[in-house]
Amino acid sequence: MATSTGASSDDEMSTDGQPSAGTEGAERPAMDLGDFKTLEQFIIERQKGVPHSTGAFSRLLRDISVAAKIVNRDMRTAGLIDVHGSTGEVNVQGEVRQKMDALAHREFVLALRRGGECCLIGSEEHAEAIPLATTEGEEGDYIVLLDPLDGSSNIDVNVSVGTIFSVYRLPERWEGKPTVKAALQPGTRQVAAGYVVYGSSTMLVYTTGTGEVNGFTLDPSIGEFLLSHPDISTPDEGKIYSINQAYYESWGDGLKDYVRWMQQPDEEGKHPFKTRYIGSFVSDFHRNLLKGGIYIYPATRNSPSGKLRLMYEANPMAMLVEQAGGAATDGHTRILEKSPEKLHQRTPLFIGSKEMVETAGTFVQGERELEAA
Ligand code: AHM
Ligand code: MG
Repeated sequence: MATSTGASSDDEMSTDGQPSAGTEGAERPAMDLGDFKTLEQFIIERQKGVPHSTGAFSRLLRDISVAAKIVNRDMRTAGLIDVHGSTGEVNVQGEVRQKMDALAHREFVLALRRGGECCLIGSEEHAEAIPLATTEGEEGDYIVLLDPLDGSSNIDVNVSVGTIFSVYRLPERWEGKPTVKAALQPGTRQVAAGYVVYGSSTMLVYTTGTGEVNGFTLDPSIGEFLLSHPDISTPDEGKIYSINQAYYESWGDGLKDYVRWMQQPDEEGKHPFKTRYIGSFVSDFHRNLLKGGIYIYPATRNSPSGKLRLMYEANPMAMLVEQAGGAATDGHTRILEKSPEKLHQRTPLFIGSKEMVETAGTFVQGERELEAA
């Protein structure tokens, strides 16, 4: 964010680049809200452009952002309040549940329940879909699917983690209480998707599918998300690939060729690509979205469907990346067109810059092979 530090002009610096005596202890000027729109202001502004809007969607987004602020607060003190580490329980995916996973799940469910706009939640941290009991006749229309804390095995070592969310409408003419069937819609039916990355700063990035992806940075001093990254677009071509290469031997031949192709030096002996893999999907995705790149979690011999979940991870990020100009496939099929059969279903994922995802597809589908050197 372009907030001023108050000590940037040349005459305030000595020749060795240190602040001169006069600026020691200089106060950071109060942030001028004239420069930044808050998330709430932005949402209300957008709502005005939607005829007959009831404001329900705006309230739903507000509820999500409030839960994100609470999770952010807990994350920032995680080292101090004994929420580090595992609860010892195993979640529905068979993974040891981290304490922060449990806390984040709880905060999002509480916020959505209290808000009243959501009728059903699907969470990576809960085996069944969670119907929300709201006042009779006043049930919310929205279904929210989320991974409350992705990459949580990284918390103990201070690596950025994130929340991913996906919003659908209750199907038209649905009768009775919503069940998991109501949530099993293809990604093309999402009305919004987003993520929060709890990194060196905390950012909320979302889209409503109108061709815009906007990013908001949390200013902790005022507790507001401020529009810091308007209308994000991702480069068509990227230079970064993110994949866990330790599994190389269990990949298919097409993927092996694609990754080896990226490792080839060009005619001048330079390497056009580089690897960056944090092992925290939201963080890897966020970096690649801004800089250009591809994130791959492929099928492996032991996990033919890959690791990531279609409904909580792949679909929302696929909607975001497409709205920013990128692409997402499972190597063959566009992610958003996959028909879900189960809430916790997994999918291989190739996501990021359009040209990289397309090139990866040509290798994976056997249309292209690595030429022998
Ligand atoms: P999680 O949802 O249980 O946190 O697992 C998903 C995470 C992603 O954030 C990350 O990219 C991936 O798992 C890392 O897996 P691996 O260690 O197999 O590379
Ligand atoms: Mg996860």
